[in-house]
Amino acid sequence: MNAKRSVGTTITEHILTQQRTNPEATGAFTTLLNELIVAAKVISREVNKAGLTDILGDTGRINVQNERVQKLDLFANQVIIQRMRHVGQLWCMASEEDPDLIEIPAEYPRGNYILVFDPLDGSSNIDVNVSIGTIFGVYRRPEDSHTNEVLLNDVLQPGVEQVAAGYFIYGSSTIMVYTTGSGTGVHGFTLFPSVGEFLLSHENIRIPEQGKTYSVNEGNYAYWDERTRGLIDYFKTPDKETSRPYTSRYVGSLVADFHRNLLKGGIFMYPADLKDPKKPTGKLRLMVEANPLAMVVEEAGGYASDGNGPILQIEPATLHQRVPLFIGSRKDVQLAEDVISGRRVL
Ligand code: P6P
Repeated sequence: MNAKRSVGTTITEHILTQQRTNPEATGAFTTLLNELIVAAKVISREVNKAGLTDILGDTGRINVQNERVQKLDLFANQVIIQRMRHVGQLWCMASEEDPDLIEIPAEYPRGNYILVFDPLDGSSNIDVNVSIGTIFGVYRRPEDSHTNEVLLNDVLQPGVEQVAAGYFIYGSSTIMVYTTGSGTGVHGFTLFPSVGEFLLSHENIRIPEQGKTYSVNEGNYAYWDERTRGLIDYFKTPDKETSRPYTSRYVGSLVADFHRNLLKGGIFMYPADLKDPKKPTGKLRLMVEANPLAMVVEEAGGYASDGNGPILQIEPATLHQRVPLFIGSRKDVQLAEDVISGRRVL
């Protein structure tokens, strides 16, 4: 049996094949993605042995999101920054864990890509062994960026400008899902520790146009407005014609909830709520959570909305801006947007 058949398609082969279809490709993006994959392998190793070392628990620090920073959060953030800053392909980076932009140290060459990421999303689930993940998006340095100085505006681009996006989910196995958009499809790769490689396991993922699952934290019901309550009640109301009630599934780890819905169909919702006056537009972040997953889901045939319009069209005002998020099967998300915007009354 030849080696290829025994191992299958590696992520490196897949990226190189995609690079060859793009005449202007210089290999810079391939280098960037390959280094991010190495970082994910390091994080995966620590996540999978977290219960065996003293890396569990929190650092006692509070991050820019006013959340307790778990030790593994900090570790993941440092791994990505340290690996990516020497790649020579980045203009700058932005992390959910850092209040400001992350500049490339002077001793390393800079490039023309911008990496935004949530190093370990769902970290509150780390010590209860629930799947968690790394989410990333890649932008180009804006063409009108002529100074040698990295500016916040270089990063504050709408999600539609992303040239790639994806996530790693550290669960029963470690899976990478990514897309480079423009019809190239969404593809999933499973890490085979014995080979040390991500191998193609989910080629050309398409999300069902309509699902049978809704994912939301119903504990926030008292803090939602009438339209939001009406929408959630709609999914719970029996009606044979529209295949309701939907099944409720909520892990509390965005990457886990998103990944399940991507493969099987369904809608994930984190609506605006009045629970925390400091977070009137919901909990999830536009740049490092909503935009990357919106690119993935729309490339797979789904849709992502803030309840009024496409997530990918939002012009960011601040780096850690939060948005309401309705994401998943196109028909379900479109219904959610029509109800939340008031265009449809249930
Ligand atoms: P809640 C995890 O902290 C996270 O950012 C996402 O991974 C997850 O979807 C959400 O928060 C869960 O929030 O308020 O339902 O616990």
